[in-house]
Amino acid sequence: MKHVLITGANGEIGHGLIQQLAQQADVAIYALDLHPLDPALQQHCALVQQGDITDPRSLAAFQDVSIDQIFHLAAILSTSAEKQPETAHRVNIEGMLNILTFAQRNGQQFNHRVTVLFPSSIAVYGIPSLAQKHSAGPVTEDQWVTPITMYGANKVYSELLGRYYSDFYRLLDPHTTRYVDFRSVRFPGIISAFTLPTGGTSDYAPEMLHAAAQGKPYACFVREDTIIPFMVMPDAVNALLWLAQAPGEQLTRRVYNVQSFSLTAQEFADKVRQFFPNFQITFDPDPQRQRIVDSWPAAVDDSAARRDWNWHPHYDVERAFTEYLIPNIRRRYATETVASEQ
Ligand code: AKB
Repeated sequence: MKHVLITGANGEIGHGLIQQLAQQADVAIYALDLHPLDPALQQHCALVQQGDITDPRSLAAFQDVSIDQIFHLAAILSTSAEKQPETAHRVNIEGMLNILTFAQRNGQQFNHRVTVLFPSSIAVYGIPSLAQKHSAGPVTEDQWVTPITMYGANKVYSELLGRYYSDFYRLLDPHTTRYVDFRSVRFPGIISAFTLPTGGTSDYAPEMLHAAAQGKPYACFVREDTIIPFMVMPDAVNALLWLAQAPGEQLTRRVYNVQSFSLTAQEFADKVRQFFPNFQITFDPDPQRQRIVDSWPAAVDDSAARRDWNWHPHYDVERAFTEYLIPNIRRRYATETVASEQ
């Protein structure tokens, strides 16, 4: 039996990950979230704890379980983090430290390595100007790591903390055993057919699609020509699971870029209108949120992930819309309409 702890379990990735892990018979899921866990997910969990990741006592409920893998998903996203930077720092950094400390202790207690999976983000990048963004080409993991947001800075430092616990923890003590095996993917904007993100800056794409599916107009908070990379939720979940399972000796880095497709906001809107022809969209850019997405790359180079652990998205832009987003989102809102009419 594999024992898997998920923090931020009630969030967007948590939903996708739990549904996917629940299909594996040999996995016991332990969930932590600040909010009550969605009842649809509870049935898949061996133990659910409601608690704050900034409080180490929230993890006490799991201390007697020999945890094999941790998916540390609890975080405050980029737009919310700019509104409350100190709170974001507390959640994103102290939460990370609590998880790494827990993993090291748990590994020591049960004498095995604990794999810690961390969703980093394209927000770690900070390209200084639009001209440089457009001439940069797909950005590698080591270029432009100069974020302009609290969230981006939190992600970079979390990556470094993970690397420290895995490779250098208590460097002065030659007898220290390091029990953390930290692995991270830098995600692009993620789009789910089932949930909506809260407080991110790539949210305009999922918001557009979910508005269209409900027959609502949408005022987009970035310019038409805004371009960043995206992927759909099943690919994001696969990326985490594949990296978790990859043999350690194949990995040449602890942090990997991944992406599926890049689209401008206008191209995304056109794609949405192909399936919802009455969709009404206006572009009403918010200068501050625009500045954030303009500092993120138009595309990332994910060749290291492809080479080391065979990363490949199932869904290119066509398949993402026709096979995943549109059928599921139509079903989702059709069901909601029927439910609200009853
Ligand atoms: C956000 O917009 O904050 C996130 C991200 C790109 O990490 N979706």
